[in-house]
Amino acid sequence: MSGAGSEIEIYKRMAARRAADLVEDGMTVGLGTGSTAKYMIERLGERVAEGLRIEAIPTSIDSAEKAVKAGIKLTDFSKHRVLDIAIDGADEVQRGTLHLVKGLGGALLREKIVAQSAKRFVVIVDNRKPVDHLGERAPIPVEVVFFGWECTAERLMECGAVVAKPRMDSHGHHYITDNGNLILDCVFGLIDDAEKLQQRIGSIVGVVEHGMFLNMTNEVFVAMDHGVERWER
Ligand code: ABF
Repeated sequence: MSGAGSEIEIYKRMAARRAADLVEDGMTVGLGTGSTAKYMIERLGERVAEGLRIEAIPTSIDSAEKAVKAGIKLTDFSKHRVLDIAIDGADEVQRGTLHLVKGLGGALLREKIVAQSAKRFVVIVDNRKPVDHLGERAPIPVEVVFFGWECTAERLMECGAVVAKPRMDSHGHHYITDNGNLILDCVFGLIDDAEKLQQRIGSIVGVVEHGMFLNMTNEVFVAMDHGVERWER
């Protein structure tokens, strides 16, 4: 099976709808990005049509467009410094710590700002995403400024990356984020000490942000064949 009816799509939708149902009347909500988050936006749209009143800050232009289509009222950080809840997907969730890798969708910077501003950060994934070590199934995306990216890539290799290559779009051009930056997809292998690695990456001039989300997640909804599991930190 493929497309919207495939098993994975069903799982994504199950996790997304469980999380969307946490949203209460009057809340300000951070809207994640990606193919799982789209089901959460869809569910919130249904609830808004039934009378739920919320305001939302999207993490990407794509999610903003989906939210507007779904009838969700958008707001921004000039009006709200703190969000009641943010709901987003992830590329990896580490069992136990609930540390994440995010950013394969390219929106990691806005996603991290939104997650950091939320009282409750909820992650929605299907059963392919849990890992024992960060770096197990996905590269670590690192958003960098264009100027001198080649030097920034070398600094990332000095931090242990065996690959630090710019993401390309489908036309063979550099992929450009919503913030006008590049993404270097970095392969570090299995990451033993994510805290230390984040400190090293964060100290490189030219790095805007990286896709490791450490100690940020409050809960995760993981959809599996026997239903949706809720993991809490
Ligand atoms: C966003 O979308 C990203 O941080 C992550 O890269 C991606 C997960 O996407 P999907 O739900 O499509 O697998 O949440």
